[in-house]
Amino acid sequence: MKAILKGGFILALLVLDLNRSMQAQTMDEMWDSRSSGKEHPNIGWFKDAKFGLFIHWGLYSKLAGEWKDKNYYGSGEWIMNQAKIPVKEYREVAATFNPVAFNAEDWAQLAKDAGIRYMVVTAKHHEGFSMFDSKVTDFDIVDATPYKKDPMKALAAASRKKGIQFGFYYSQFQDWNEPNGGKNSWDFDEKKKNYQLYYDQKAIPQLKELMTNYGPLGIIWFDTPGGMTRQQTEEFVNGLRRLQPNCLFSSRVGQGLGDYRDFGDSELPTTPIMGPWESIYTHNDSWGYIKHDMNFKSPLEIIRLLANVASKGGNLMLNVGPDGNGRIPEYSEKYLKETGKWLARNGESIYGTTYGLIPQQPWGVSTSKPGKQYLHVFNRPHNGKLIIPGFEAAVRSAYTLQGRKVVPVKKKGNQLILDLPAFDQTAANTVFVIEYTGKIAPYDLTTPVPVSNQFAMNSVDAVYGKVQGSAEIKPLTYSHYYGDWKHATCVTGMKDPTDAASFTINIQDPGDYHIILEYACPQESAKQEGVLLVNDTRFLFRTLRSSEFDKSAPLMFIKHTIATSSFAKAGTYTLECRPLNKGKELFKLKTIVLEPVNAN
Ligand code: JFZ
Repeated sequence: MKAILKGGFILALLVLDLNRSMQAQTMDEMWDSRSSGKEHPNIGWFKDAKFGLFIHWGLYSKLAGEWKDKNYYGSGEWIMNQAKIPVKEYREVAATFNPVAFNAEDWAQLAKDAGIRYMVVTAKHHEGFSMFDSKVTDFDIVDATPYKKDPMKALAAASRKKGIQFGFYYSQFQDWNEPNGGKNSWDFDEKKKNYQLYYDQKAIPQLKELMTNYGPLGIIWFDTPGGMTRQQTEEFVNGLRRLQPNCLFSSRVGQGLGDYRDFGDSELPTTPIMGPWESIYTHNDSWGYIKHDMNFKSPLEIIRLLANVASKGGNLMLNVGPDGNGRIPEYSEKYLKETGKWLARNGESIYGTTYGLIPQQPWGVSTSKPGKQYLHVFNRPHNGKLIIPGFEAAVRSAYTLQGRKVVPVKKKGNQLILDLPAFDQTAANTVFVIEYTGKIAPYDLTTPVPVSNQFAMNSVDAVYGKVQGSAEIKPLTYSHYYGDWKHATCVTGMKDPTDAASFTINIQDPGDYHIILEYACPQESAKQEGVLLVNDTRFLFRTLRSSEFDKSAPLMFIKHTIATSSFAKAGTYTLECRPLNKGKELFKLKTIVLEPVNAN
């Protein structure tokens, strides 16, 4: 269990380190033992669900990333803020918002076909517009638009009818249309704001409407908290709980409260995380619809992402951004359906599972049920021999998930070797099952990382490093456009020959390998010398410039092939990386890649 705790610890650090301009207050960091100690009595469905659909839909969907002939990139639901649109002009957008193509049955059916188990839709985002019938304001879809209907009523009913848990996203602090709401500084003076008044007059009454008029909710997905103390947040939460004790609250309610933990946008932990949690990703680059955002994740990417999140014990909530007419983008529809086809055949290895007990391998990841490990094979070993290191438990059987065909298994030392049948190597994820008795040693970051010539490449990621001196393993957050956060964990702070990072690897196939360092390196760090030690063999290299680290720009990693190294025997080796001389930070090291010279 120690390693699992360590994983959680690394993530706690990771979350603590996030410093993002878009949010009022990073609250995920405060989701702590105070709340994680006692589980919500209704958390069971959430833990088993694994796959959720997030929907960002509002007036920004109508603007579609365009304002006054200018195109905006990144998070489309932030267009009012990005373009600093005055409240008066923004309110006029509502008069043109008429999503006549919206069909609740179709959305719910798509979710069903995709294998989705819960849905969370934006009832009110930071823009302040209510997508539901609200008596608290006129700035809502029934009063302010030609549409005049409440789409949330229909969607709640349609989802529930299909057995999908239904929930609302509600921006409880940021409201750019209210003088006392959080974060509109272009129309209102932040110093004159009375947040409590905003909570009392809008947020709380609206949350009461949502929790009263739409049947039993699975989740209220709060976001970007602010303007309340711990005690005020407690009172806020307790007050709302009375309306629907069974409804879960996301950790972004703030102040360490909430029933499950949300990871920052598009943030995927590298090791198992205990307790209920969710990773959120959007299907393209934006949460809200942008008409020129066509960068959609393929079914293969979604299927692997889902397995990857599940292998660390979490849920994936994937976002789609319907347009101003109420249509879900064609590619979202198409790729979600493809994902659903995979889930229809392989759902047993995802739903109701928890994190896998086999650490990430070059072939893929694992998920667990009692007495079972599901092997999600993304990359087939060239010779079909799939190796599981450190498997001490007694194997009862091994078989293909589809068709339940027996797979021969051998034990070699503490390794398990499965003789995989031939299968379609372009498939996203082919699942095998191992049934066993006894215990599997818990996930351990110090387990040597397997390296073999059965795969085009083998990655040794920074998280597996042991650091010395002032070297640190640090999660870095950056973005490409705006609010489209990316995350990379790197070894940082290596400035001196005493600052080192070392990695243990397990060479499964002796032979020659190229050693590739993947790192980011700004101008000032370039042309410095470093050493990579493979046991006692020294390889020198000189750093190449890639890019600066700036949270609002891409962090560019270069793949620098520094050496060819022969590994004469199978077994454990140490890789150690350090600067040759004292100087600036050598680089931010993301991964050491070992590429077999003669792939089998
Ligand atoms: C928030 C919103 O601002 C954004 O528009 C979108 O709705 C997204 C799902 O959530 O953005 C955040 C909030 C919190 C973090 C990052 C982005 N965080 O804690 O890492």
